[in-house]
Amino acid sequence: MASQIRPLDELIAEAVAAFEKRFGSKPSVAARAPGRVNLIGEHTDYNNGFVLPMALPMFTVIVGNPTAAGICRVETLSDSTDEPRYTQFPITELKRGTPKWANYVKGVAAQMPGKIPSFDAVIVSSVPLGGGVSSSASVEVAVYTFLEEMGGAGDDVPTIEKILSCQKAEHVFANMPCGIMDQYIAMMAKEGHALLIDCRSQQGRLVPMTNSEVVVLVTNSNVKHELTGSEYPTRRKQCEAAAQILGVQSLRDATELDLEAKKAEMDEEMFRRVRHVITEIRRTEEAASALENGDYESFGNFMVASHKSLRDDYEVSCKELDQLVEFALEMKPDGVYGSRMTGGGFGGCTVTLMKAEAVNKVISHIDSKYKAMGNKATFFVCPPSDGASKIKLSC
Ligand code: GAF
Repeated sequence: MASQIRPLDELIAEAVAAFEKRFGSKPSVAARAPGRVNLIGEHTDYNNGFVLPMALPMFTVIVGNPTAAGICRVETLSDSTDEPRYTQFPITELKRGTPKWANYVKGVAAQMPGKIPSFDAVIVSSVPLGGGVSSSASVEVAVYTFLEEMGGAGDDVPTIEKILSCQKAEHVFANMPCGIMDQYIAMMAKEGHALLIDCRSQQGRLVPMTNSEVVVLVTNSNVKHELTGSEYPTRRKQCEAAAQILGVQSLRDATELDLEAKKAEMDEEMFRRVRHVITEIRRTEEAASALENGDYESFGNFMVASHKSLRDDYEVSCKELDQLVEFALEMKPDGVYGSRMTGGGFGGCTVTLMKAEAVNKVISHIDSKYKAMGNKATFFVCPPSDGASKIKLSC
C-alpha cells in the first residue's frame, strides 16, 4: 500500500503546538514550501538545459515570530537528525556551522536582500530527508517566504532573484554546488502541473497533469550512499571542462555531432558524461511535448532512456534504484508507462508514471521483489502540488 502523506493542516498544527511549548507564545508568521520530484531532465540544470519537475504534496512548514533580541532561536521537529534539534545564533553573525540542518536557515537569512529582524521559529517537514526529493530546497524556500513575510524583502524583488538567493544559500552554507531546479520548482510550482524549466533563460512552461487516470508514484529506496557529497561537484566540474573542450559556454550549446568531432580530445568517461547531458536535454524537451499531448507511452519510453543514460553514462544510479526501476517496468503490461531514478542519485527515490487503476498491484509487486533483495521501500502516490506560500494562521 502507498504510505499516507501527512496533511498540511496536521503539520501546521504540530509546528504551532511545538512553538507554544518552546517559546510560550503563539506564532504569528508562517510559510510552507514543497519538496519535488523530477519527472525527467537529470543533471541538466547546471548545464543550462531543460528539467521537468513537479512539486510534491509534501511540505516544509515554518512558524514563528520576529523578536527584538538579536538572537534567532530555531527548533526542528525532524526525527531524522542525530544533531541537537534546537539552536541559537545572532542575526548579525550568520556563519556556517553545526547543527547542519540550521545552515539552510542561516544561509537564506544571510542572502535576504532586506534587513531582517531576529526571530523565533519551529520547522517541521513531511519531505523525506535524503530521499533525493529536495528536502533542503523546501526548507530554504519556506524560510525565504517566512522571512519575506516578516518584512525581510520588499514586494518588488523579482521571483527569480528569490530563487537565486535560495540557491546561493545552498552553495555557500551547505557547500553544495546545485543547479537551479529545486529552488525554482519549490517557489514556482502550480497544482496539477509539472513545469518545464529552461535553465538558460530561467523561464518555465506549465505542463498540465490533470488526467485522473494517470498517476505519479514516488518510491523511496531508503538507501543513501556516501558518494553523494563528492560525486556531484565532480560531475559538475567534468561538464564544465567538457564545455571548454567543445568551445561552448555550456553543454546546452553542444550537439551529439560536436561531441563526436571532439571525441579524441576527451577520455572515455568524459565522453559518456557529455553524451548523457546532451541526450537528456533533448529527451526532456521531447518528453514535455509528449506529456502535453497525453502521449504517456512515449513519455514512459523517454523516462526509461533517461534512467539507462544516468546508469550507464552518467553513473549516478545504484543497485537499489536499478532494481526498483526494473521491478516497476516488469509491470508494463499492467499499466506502467515508465520509471527512472530521480534527483541527484546514489540512492533516494525512483519516479514511475502509471495508470491509476494499477497502483496497488504495482506497489505490491515492487514491494515484494525489493523485500526479497533484503530492502524495504516506501511508496507515495503524488498529485502535483502548489509552490511556496505564506500561511494564514487562525488565532
Ligand atoms: C540535485 C541538485 F540540487 C539539482 O540542482 C539537480 O542538479 C539534481 O540534483 C540533478 O538533476 O537535486
